[in-house]
Amino acid sequence: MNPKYIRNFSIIAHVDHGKSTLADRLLERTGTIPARMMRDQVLDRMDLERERGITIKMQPVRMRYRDYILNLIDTPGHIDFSYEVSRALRAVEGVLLLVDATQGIQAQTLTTLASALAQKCVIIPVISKIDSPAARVDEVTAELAKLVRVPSSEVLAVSGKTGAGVDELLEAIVKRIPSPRESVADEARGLVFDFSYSTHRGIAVYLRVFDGTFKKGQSLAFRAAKKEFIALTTGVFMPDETPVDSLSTGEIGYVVTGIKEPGVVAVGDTVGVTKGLLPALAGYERPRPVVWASVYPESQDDLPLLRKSLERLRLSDSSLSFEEESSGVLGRGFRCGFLGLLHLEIITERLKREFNLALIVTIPTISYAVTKTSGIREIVYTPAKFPEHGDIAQIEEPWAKVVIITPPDSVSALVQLLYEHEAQTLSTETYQDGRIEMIVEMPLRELMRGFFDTLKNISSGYASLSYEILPERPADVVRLDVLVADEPVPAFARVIARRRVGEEAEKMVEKLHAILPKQLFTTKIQARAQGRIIASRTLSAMRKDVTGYLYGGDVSRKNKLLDKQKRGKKKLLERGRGKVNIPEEVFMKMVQSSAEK
Ligand SMILES: Nc1nc2c(ncn2[C@@H]2O[C@H](COP(=O)(O)OP(=O)(O)OP(=O)(O)O)[C@@H](O)[C@H]2O)c(=O)[nH]1
Ligand SMILES: [Mg+2]
Repeated sequence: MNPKYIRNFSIIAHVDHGKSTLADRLLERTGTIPARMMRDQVLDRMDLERERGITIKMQPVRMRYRDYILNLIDTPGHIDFSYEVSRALRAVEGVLLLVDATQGIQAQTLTTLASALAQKCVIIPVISKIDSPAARVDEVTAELAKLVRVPSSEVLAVSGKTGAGVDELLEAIVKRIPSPRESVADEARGLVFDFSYSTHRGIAVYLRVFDGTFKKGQSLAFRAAKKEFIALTTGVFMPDETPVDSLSTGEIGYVVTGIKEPGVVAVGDTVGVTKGLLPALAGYERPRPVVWASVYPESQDDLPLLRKSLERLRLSDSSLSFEEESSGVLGRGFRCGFLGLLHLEIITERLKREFNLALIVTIPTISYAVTKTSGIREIVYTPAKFPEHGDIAQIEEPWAKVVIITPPDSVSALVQLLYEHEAQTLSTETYQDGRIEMIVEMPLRELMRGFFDTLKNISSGYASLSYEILPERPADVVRLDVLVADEPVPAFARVIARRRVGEEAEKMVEKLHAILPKQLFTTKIQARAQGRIIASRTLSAMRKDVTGYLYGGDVSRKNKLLDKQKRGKKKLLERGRGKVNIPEEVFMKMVQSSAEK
């Protein structure tokens, strides 16, 4: 295929602005998917995507239009999946930047546009949902034209619902998006932007071919992983994986590698012929996890299955990171890094559903860079491993640059909210429709402390937010320990802003007091920070006579109960949890993320 007849593009936009629905119309108009197979957001292929009505994974698909091959990559809009967008952008020459005509420019419009420009993609500005009675076509067209610095006449208008404007859009794709560059040498070379896995044939790498031709039977190698393999199949996305004889320069497709072991292949690697002479293509930066949480199997028997499942998930989600850890009470599990709270939720949900695992997921936390008095600097992402305050010379924490767009009537509440979350305003701009765009910086810790939920509340759902992570800055945080009968419980440790430590200490002590069963003796529940007890409650002792509530003289029942009590005490000692029995449910309620809500 001559690259002149190929167009590679991606659809990018704020969440819900109609990317996948527009893709439906493109697939329909080009006859890629037969009418009987068509359904809404057909490229959202995962059950979770369909249930939630959001795209989670990018999805490539190949279409034929006139004499052209159009390779489209649909991308997710939610900020937690922006790594998918950035990878897709490296495989294409242009993007459709979609803005919902009923919503106008939103925070993710700005950040996705910035990434597309950074990749030197050609931008086609498109306003969507023009069929909606709430569409403000002229106003939003002007807004978008100003944003991408083109005359309003270059902004296209479409409806993914009625198909209006889709023919003009197809023409614009062919005209405005450049064809892929020609091959620099007759040697197959491509960039791995994603992969899929199946048990019988192993890993299939999703490739953007930059040079030469890939064919079945070829001897290939991953440059960075230094792993060789034979191409078992080459194919394209229709959107199902469909074999083709070869993949030539400029095309997007897949190569089945037969490699089954996880952890060998990474996105961003270059695939080429063995002993190729061309240098490796520029890869991807590994995304840094934003939040961390521990995932434990409810039954320790499931530990190997959990490990295997995480490895398997990483094959379809290269942003997931994890390492094994053990916690005295919860046993062995994994400390996992996620790109945000929705990412965490999606991964744990997939573990439960796709692998049938019963899991305990701890409260998400962020990481801190701690320089000890000994001069050693380490990244701490488990509160219980946060050094003692006497050993700390400096603590730093990641910050975030946040873009917020909000209607004018919520501005005063927003200013208050920004203050409460330690935000510093960098710039404020007023849009033509009166909405305010604010760019602020705040500690990631504060952004993760329910900032977005509150923002949604104060703006009746109209505000939007996007962020990028900034390097660490000095932090004023302390480790908060919870002690039961004078013993700190590592699983309950948290790292908290110093100014909020009193409030949080009270909350945790109060909560544990409410859910911890009474013990055989009076039990102190305390919170400690920097060597000082800052909150305390006392749990009164359980009634000695556990049989007291039994009526009558049923001796056998009475003995049974007393026996049970004896056994209970013995068990406590055996478990080595000191004197206090903290039942599993209490642990779960204290550390589990859902218990926070
Ligand atoms: N009226 C109208 N509604 C639309 C149109 N396109 C999409 N929608 C609706 O908008 C919602 C979001 O559509 P999607 O296509 O899933 O949006 P998306 O941009 O792919 O969303 P994410 O992938 O999650 O970012 C759905 O409820 C669609 O039915 C349109 O042209 N007109
Ligand atoms: Mg979508």
